[in-house]
Parts: sequence; C-alpha cells; structure tokens
Amino acid sequence: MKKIFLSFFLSSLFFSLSAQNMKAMPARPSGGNMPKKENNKEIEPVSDSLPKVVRYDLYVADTMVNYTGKQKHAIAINGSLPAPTLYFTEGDTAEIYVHNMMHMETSIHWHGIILPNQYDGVSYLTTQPIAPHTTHLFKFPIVQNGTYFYHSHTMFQEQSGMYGALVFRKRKVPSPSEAEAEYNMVLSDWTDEKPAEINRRLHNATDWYAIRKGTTQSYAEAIRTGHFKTKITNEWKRMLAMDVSDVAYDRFLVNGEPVKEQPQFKAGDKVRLRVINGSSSTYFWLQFAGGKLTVVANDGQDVVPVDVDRLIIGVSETYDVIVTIPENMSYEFRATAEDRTGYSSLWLGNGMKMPAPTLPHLKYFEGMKMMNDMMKMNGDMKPMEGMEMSNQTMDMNNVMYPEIIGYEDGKDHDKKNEMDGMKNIDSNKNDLSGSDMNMHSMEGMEMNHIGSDIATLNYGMLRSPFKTTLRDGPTKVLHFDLTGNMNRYVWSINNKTVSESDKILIKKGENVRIILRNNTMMRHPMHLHGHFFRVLNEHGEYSPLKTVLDIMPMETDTLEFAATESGDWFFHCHILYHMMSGMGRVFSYENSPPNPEIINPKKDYKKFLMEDKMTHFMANVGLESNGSDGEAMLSNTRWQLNTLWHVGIKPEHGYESETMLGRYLGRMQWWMPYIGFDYHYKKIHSMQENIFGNDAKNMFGQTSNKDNRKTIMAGVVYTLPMLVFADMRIDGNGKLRFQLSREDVPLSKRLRFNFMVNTDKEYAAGFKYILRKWAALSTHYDSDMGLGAGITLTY
Ligand SMILES: [Cu+2]
Repeated sequence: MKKIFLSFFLSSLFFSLSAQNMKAMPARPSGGNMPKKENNKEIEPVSDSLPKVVRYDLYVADTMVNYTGKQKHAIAINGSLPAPTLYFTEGDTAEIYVHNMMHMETSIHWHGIILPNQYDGVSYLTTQPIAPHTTHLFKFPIVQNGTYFYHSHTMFQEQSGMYGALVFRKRKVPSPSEAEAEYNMVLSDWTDEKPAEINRRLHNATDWYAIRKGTTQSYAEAIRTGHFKTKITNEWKRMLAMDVSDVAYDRFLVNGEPVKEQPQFKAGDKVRLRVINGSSSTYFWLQFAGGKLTVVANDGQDVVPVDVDRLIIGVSETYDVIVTIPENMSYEFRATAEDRTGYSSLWLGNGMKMPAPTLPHLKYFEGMKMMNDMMKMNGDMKPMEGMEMSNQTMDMNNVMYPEIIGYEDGKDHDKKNEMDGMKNIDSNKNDLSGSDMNMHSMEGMEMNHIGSDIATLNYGMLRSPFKTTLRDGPTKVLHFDLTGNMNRYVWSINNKTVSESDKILIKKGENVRIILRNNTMMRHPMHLHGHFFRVLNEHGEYSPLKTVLDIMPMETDTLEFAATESGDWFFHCHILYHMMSGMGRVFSYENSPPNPEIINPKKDYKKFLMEDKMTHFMANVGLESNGSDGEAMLSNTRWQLNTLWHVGIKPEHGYESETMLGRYLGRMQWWMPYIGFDYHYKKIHSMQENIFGNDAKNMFGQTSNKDNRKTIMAGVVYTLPMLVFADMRIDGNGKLRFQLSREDVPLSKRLRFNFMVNTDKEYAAGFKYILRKWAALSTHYDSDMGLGAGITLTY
C-alpha cells in the first residue's frame, strides 16, 4: 500500500545505538508532582541492570510516500514514517543526536517529558532550531516511565510525518504473571495536500473540506431532514456549519499504514497497546472487537485500571490499554476518526476476521440544534441550567451519536452490520426518538450513559494509584477562556493570541491553578510542556496526572501544577492549526538562570511569536461572459487588506476597483472599520438607470457619483444576523453609502448564492456551483455589467 523512498542512503547509519554503562544514576530531582514513590503502595522490584547512557542517532530527511496512488512529499526519520520508537528505562540518560538532512530548519519536542528547559525543543523559545545540514544533541536524564512521543515543533512538519513513539520502561524485572505482550500504536492523519496550504485554506473560510466530508449542512439538506428552522436559527445566530474537525484527510494511519496485522497472538493472550495520537488535528475513537479495553495509563502515567467499551483519544494524548484475545481468531482494534470519515485498523490474532463496530455518520443537525440552544446572540456560549460540565462527564457531542440516540431519518438500520458489539441500541431508539432530542430533554441525565450500555471513558473515571496533591504553598490562580472565530479561523485564549499577550510570570515553588472554560464550539487538547498537571475530578487527592487536557465545548475544568522548573514553557492547543493561529500562552519562571540555547532572548522570542502573525493570501477571480470580477485579500489575526474589481467586456459596463484596509474588532470580530480607495468609471448609463431612473441622486438624496468617482473612503462593516454584512461608508466627497451583502449562502451541498444591494442603487446577485477546491461554475447579474456566466477560480 505504502512505499517510502529514502532520499538518502542512510541504511548504514540507522540506529547507531550504543549504550555505555554508567556507575550512577544521574541525579536530578523529579517534578513536584511526579509520582511520589513513598505514596505508591506497590513496591516495585529493582532491576539488576544499571542505568546507562542510551544513544540514538536520528536522521531527519525528505522522503516520498504514496498513500493514494500519488507520490507526495513527507518527512521521515531514519527512513521511517512514523519516526522510529525510542526506548529508554527510567534512570537512563538519553543522548539523542538529531541530524537535519533537509534544506529547511527543524526541531524535536519531547512530548510529556520532564527535562531541562533547553532541551524542550520549541524553536526560539527554549531551543535553537536545528539548521539545515547540522546536528543537534539532546541530552537529558529519564526521570519518568510510560508512553510518550516526540515530534517536530516547527511550522507544519508534524503533519508531514515527523512524529514517533517514546517508551520509557520501569526499572524492574516483570514477574511472569504480569508479563504481557506489548504493541505500540502511533495514530496519525494523512493528507496529500501540503499542510501550509491546508492552513491557508482554513483561514479563507472556504467550505471545501465540508463538501469533501459531506458535512456542508446546506439549506437543501436541512429541509430534506426537517431541520429548516434549525438551520435558520443557526445562521441567525451568525454561526457557520458545525463540525468536529476542520480538515478532510485522505487516510488515517496506524504506524504509518491504514492497516496493520499482528497475527502472533493466541486465545487468552493479554496485549498492552501503547496508543499515541500523533495526528495533527484528528481525535480517534478506540474500540476492540474482542471485548473491553482496560485502561491502565494515560499521558504516560499509570491509572487505576478501568474497563470500558470505547474511549476517545485527543490529539497528542497517549493511553495504555490492555486487551485480551478471546479466541483463536483475528480481532480488530479500530481507531475511527471523530468525524467518522475513516479509520485505521490493527488486527490482533490469526484466523477468522472479527471486525470492530462501524460508527455511523454523525447527526450534524442535532449538534447544530444543541449549539443554537447554547449560543447567545452576543456570541457567548451558555451551558444549559443544572448541567455540571467538567471532566468530560457530559459529552456534548452525544447528541450527534446515532449509536446512542437513534438515527436521524428514524428508519431501521442494519444494526448487525453497523453496531455489532454495541448493546441495547434498539431500546435507546424507542426511548429517545432522534429528531426530538435536544438539550432540554437531557437535563439532569448522565449524558454519557443515556439509555446506553456503551461504557465510554471520561476523565472522571481516571484515578491515580497514588496521591497527587500538591504541597501547600502560595497558589497563583489563572482564568483561561478558550475563544475562537471559526469564520476567520482565529483561535485564542481570553480573546488574545500568543503574540498579542504577555508571558505569564510564575515563581518557582508556587502552585499554579488554571480554570479553563471552553467558549468555542470545538474541543481543544490543551498541552503543557515540561510539567504534569492534576486534572481535578471526583477522586480528589487521587486526581489523575496529565500533560494534555481535552476540553469539550462549554466545559469548565481545573488543572493545577507545582512550579518546580525554570525557564519558559509553552501551553497550547495541540491541534496544529489552532496552535499556529495563536491558541496558547507562555509560562515564564521569574529569575530563571539564562538558557544557554537562547543567546538573544528578545530577538529569539520575536521569532517565536512570528508563528501566529502569518499573513494569508486568497483570491477569487470570476471569468464570465460579461467580463471579470474578483477579489484578492491579505489577512492576519486582526487586519485585512482586500481589493475588489470588475471590468466589463463592453465599454458601457465600465470598470471599478475598490481597495480597503480594515481591522477586525471585538471578540467575535463582527466589526471591521476600514479606510480605502474607490475608483469607478462608466461611460454610458446602463440597465440600472432604466429600472431606478437616472435622477443622479443616491437614496440619501445626495448627488450620485457612482458613474465616475475617484475617491478615498472610510467606513465600517458589521456582521448582522444571517451573516449579512452591513457596510456604511462615507467617501472623500462626503457621499454616504449603505450596503447589505451576503456571500456563500449554502443552498445545497455545492450550490452557493450571493447578493448585494446598496443606496447607490447598485445591486448584484449570483450563484456558484463548486466543482473543485479551486473552481466553480458561476453566474451573476449586476447593475453595471448585466448578466454573465462562466467560471470562478479560487486560490
Ligand atoms: Cu484547539
């Protein structure tokens, strides 16, 4: 299926792993809330083997892969995608030489690892980027055990394949009874599109990915499924179609392939699966065809074992689960993308194939209805009354899960195929008929278990085997509201991106408590570098330790950690495209010793902040029978520079060009004041005058200059309910103009409608039928150019 072509003949260099014995374990105090061994009742046998220095050489190089029939660029480490698994034992010292064989800079971040600040691997913040054709040494003591991973922290390299497993073993000899087989699963998402291109497209609010995934939620689909009112309410509240993921992927991978087989297992075998979500933006549902999953560790930390039917693994989380092979057959362990557009499979055992249940399509309109109920007109979200929403105990997405609440169309479905293994679905359907389901009917219910026997893991079920309470001390309390604007793809905390906010100063020795509230419509896997935090739950003193907190829409969670390190540490959403748009903060220890990697802190920090200051370009060019009209735009977090034009084929159509520089204001970015220049020329009056009459007056009674103007202008655009832009402006001649317009009304999956009307008696209306991500058939009528039809190209 997949072939990796090495661009360098590195085979002789692979894995020059050398281990030198060392006399003593490197002394380094572990983090303040690292496992406290004295609290751990289980006394672990001590290994005979001595701690050692374990050396790896990693060669990062461009490569070509083929997942879809087309050769595409990817990044491999030692010729492998994902990167090779690195093994260490607690107490060892890691000595990792990273050789950058590419023509661009790179970096490696050791995710979930407690290590000295200079080795954390965030370019310009903690570690210098690894320049092309240079080698960088990472050397740090291994002070923890468990399942972790490493990945590039440079631009979008992670999406191209730069991620691999880290397995830190306990320093003990396992007794025969606990011996279990192990298998590492690195899950990831693959797209043939260039990751930087995905990022640009996300910022330009095209819904191409929704079209590809079949999640447009157009008016035609709404009417067909009886959700017209829901759709209207949704647009009235200025929301776009909702989704659980932003990108349409081509493949979902386990260890670099869609399907993996491990036939060596027999009936009764227990297998510890170390599952790592190394994807850029995909959450996965994990299910096993052979029965329960016993969750034994999360983010590298042991938890009291808990049995579930399924669990969702957030981006960059790790879970260790134990499964038991029931018979001498081949059982599927399946990882289904949260948006259910695909999955990857690991087959355990040999013999007849036992597939895991296929998760049916999400009921997006149910989700939309729920969002409508929670969205206030000012763009704030409000939880339903009486709902305790923390630690994922209430999965807001539940309303979209047909396997729990029944099917959207109310028809019978072949449960045997779709839900084999899930129980009691039919009885749920009778209790809660799909389309009547809304949040009100759920009040007071344990949403996670509504009429369902499907045991789904949530953070409330995670219990640390030892006490995780922080020692008493001064506590710094921070409130983080996760905020975002889907329309402009700006993701932030307290409405500020990383570059718009200051570093958060913390003191060594104090405790830091963060109260996080998710005021967006998506879940976010928030990751803290270099520390474990406790996620407060019903287990109190035994609340679990994590490095990633997946927080669902509307949820409020509290996490706390002991400030035991020094230097700067990144806290950010681990959805790659959210991080790159600025959803994060930097924690900075006061009075830290200088970081030897960061020679010029001010200059380097500026470079670090460049990530969320990127400018994005987009353009739409219409080539129609009556001429050309179009738009080109440059934009970043707050600013937008755009230019519109139309050029008629016939002289009486005239030409116009309008250039505006605007700044988006407010948390929802509904206001945009702007200044600009408008040039409009038309020789002969056209059809518009035949309709409105040519009294040379605008609707304010001012003399119209719409046929010949060269003027500066200033105005403000406001987004009205139904996503209509209201544009009020005054030009250099004192002329006022008020204009209403709306773009991309989703009539059907691919058909879009737009209109414009203003007080200069100009108007336009048109349709677009989207063919490809870059091309649409289009037709429009406007007061200057008349009727035209042709093609619109989108960049
Ligand atoms: Cu996010």
